[in-house]
Parts: sequence; C-alpha cells; structure tokens
Amino acid sequence: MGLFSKFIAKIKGENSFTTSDWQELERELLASDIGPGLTQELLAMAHKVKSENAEAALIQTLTSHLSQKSRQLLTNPDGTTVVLVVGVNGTGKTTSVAKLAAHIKRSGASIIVAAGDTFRAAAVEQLQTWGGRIGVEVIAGKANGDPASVAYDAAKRAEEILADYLVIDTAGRLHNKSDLMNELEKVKRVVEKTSPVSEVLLTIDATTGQNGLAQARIFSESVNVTGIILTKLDGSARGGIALAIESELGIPIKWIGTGESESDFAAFDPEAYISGLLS
Ligand SMILES: Nc1nc2c(ncn2[C@@H]2O[C@H](COP(=O)(O)OP(=O)(O)O)[C@@H](O)[C@H]2O)c(=O)[nH]1
Ligand SMILES: [Mg+2]
Repeated sequence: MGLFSKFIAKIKGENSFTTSDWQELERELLASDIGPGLTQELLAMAHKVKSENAEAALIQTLTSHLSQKSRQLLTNPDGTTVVLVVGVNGTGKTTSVAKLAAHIKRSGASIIVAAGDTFRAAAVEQLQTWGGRIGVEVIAGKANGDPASVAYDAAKRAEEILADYLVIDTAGRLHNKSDLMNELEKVKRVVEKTSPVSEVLLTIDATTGQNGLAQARIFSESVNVTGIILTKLDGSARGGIALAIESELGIPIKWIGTGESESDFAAFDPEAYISGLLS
C-alpha cells in the first residue's frame, strides 16, 4: 500500500516544504480514505514533529487510532457459537460466510451455515455451492421464505448435532432501513431461543471508501455490531478506510477479504497493516 511513504519523505525534507507541498500532502491524505478528522490530526503532527522522529511519531499516532478491543472471534462457552453476518448487498456477506466457515472447519471445529438471505434465490444457491466446495452443511429454507425461520431451524440443527459454530448469512437490502433492521432483530431473537448470538460481523467493501463508513454507522446504530470483515482489500482500495472505521466507530476489524476464493481471507493484523501503510 505504502500510503504514508510519501508523507514521511516529505516530513524528512521539511525545511523545503512549500505551501503547495502542504496542500498536496493534505490532498493525498484525504484521498487515502482515512477521513477528514485524522487527516487534520496528521497534518498538525507533521507541522510539529522533528524530521528524525517522523516515522515513530506517525506509527504511534496511527496505532492510537486502532481499536483496543479483542480481534478474536467471541465464542459461547456453553454451546454453539452463533455468528450473524450482516451488511449491504454486494459487500461480500455470502462469500465471507463461506470463507469464515472454511477457516473454522480447518481449525478442527464443527460448523454449519444458514442461508438467511431468502430474498434472493441466487444467494441461497451461492451458499449451497460454497457449502459443497468446502464440505459444510448448509441449512436453507424455501425461496422468499422467512429468514427468521431458516435461522431458527439452523439453530435447532446446530444444537441437535452439537455443532461448535453456526454462521448465518442475512439479507442486505438497505432501501428500507427499518424493515431490514427489524428483520435482523427478529433473526437474532428467534436464534436466541436456542443459543445466544455471540458475534455480529459487518461486511464492509473497502473499495467503497467513506461510503462504507456511512453504511457501518447505519448498521451499528441498529444492531450491536461486534466486529468487521473488511472485504475487497485486493481491489483499488487505498486501505486507509480500516483506520477510519476503527477510529470513528471503535469496532474492531477482525477479518479481511483479499479475493474471491476461500484462501483470500485472513485475521486482521494491525501491526502488519500499519507497517504496510508506511512501507
Ligand atoms: N475481489 C474480491 N471480491 C470479493 C471479495 N469478497 C467478495 N467478493 C465478490 O463480491 C461479490 C459480492 O459478494 P457476495 O458475497 O455475493 O456479497 P453479498 O451480496 O453481501 O452476499 C461476489 O462477486 C464476490 O465474489 C473480496 O475480498 N475480494
Ligand atoms: Mg449474499
């Protein structure tokens, strides 16, 4: 990524900094998707810091904006751990459900998934195709059926076979916010008749920049989002969005998606991320 390599180079030659250099630096920071607040903070820091300390100061500032919360998957010690995956259509929910399921399966735990996006027949088929590929049972209902009833059946099934994990895909129509949020709450409520929902993961498409941040705000106002899956980091994303998300929402990014296949998925590593921005 190397978002800040130019920043450091500029700071190191600070004596020769002209007004237009400062303007260019500001444009660059804004274009990196870190957001206006952090941009101003970094500019203020750049004005003050001594050139020999620039890199360390930058690392410290950036790190201080990352979430201090645990990035581990929250689990249920008393039974099935239920993970709800939510997000706007196209951000990578279904793909991430499959990737996460494959990851959990590789760790040796037992897992089933639920096709909770009953509004799009293709979404159910998509998850079933993934299920076949990764060898994970998929609980699906009728097309246009009630997503909550699919989730309910899946929670029952997980309890019956003593599955360690149940990961639930959901619908993401954002055109009617209150309907969507009511539906997510209903899914959660019926699942919790059987097992508590330990984790609500929100997928954010990194290529959507500040718009992704706005989506995250809408979701986190309505459901208790406990972690983020930042998808499509392989695309044209400038990567600064991860900092903006953690700094502005305080929700930890737990996983990243870097492509369309099963292996393009990893735990978010904050140190590697920061050094990637600087390299
Ligand atoms: N390049 C890339 N594509 C992704 C990633 N995650 C998902 N996709 C693609 O984005 C599209 C939408 O993903 P999907 O899981 O169907 O999104 P959903 O509508 O939220 O369920 C699909 O074509 C996926 O293959 C990722 O990390 N990188
Ligand atoms: Mg989907």
